[in-house]
Amino acid sequence: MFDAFRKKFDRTPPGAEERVPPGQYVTEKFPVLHYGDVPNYANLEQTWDFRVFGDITEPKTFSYSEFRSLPTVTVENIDIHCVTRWSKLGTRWTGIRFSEFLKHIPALKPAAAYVLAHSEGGYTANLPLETMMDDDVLLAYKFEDAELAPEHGYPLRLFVPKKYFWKSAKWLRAIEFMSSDRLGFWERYGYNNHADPWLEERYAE
Ligand SMILES: Nc1nc2c(c(=O)[nH]1)N[C@H]1C(S)=C(S)[C@@H](COP(=O)(O)O)O[C@H]1N2
Ligand SMILES: [Mo]
Repeated sequence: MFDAFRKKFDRTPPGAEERVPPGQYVTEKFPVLHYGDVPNYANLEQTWDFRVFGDITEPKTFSYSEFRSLPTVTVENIDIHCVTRWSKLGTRWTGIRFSEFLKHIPALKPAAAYVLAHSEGGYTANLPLETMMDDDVLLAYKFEDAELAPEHGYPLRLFVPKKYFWKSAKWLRAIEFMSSDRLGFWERYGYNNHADPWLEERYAE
């Protein structure tokens, strides 16, 4: 019955099969998934900032306007994959490319090899620094040319499309650089640390 429902509303476009990782189905919708409440920001200049800390020569804090004045980029035709088995093909996101962002903060310490993304409310997700250097990794603030909707991470989310989407932390407030790996929220609850959809790395062994 579930499958019949999916067939009616969610179709893999012809020819797109090779873009859908094993165990995933294609949706045209944009499901909302998170733990806890959607933050409500009245005035970003007063209630929001963005911080980098940890294995960095000096921590730094950006105001909202400082952050938004950083060079931005739009990535197109990007597929996203949620561990709950929906995939959404061909999405477009705008923000600051993470590799570019590193040019606008103090030098990292040589030991920095992992990052922990910190979200409003305490959600975290961990990633190797090497993964963060991919061209499609953004500190994203627009989806399909519009500011992120509150439930999708307004005003800023991490965007790491090569990993299951739980790594793409919504309501991002800080990046911590680390010399050794530290598990994030779902990784501690038994999700797979590497989270590669093509290898179906859903759960920890
Ligand atoms: N801050 C925060 N970010 C989060 C989550 C969360 O609970 N809190 N859930 C993650 C999970 S499990 C998924 S699948 C995606 C869903 O993003 P979406 O709601 O924009 O589809 O957000 C991720 N980012
Ligand atoms: Mo998820």
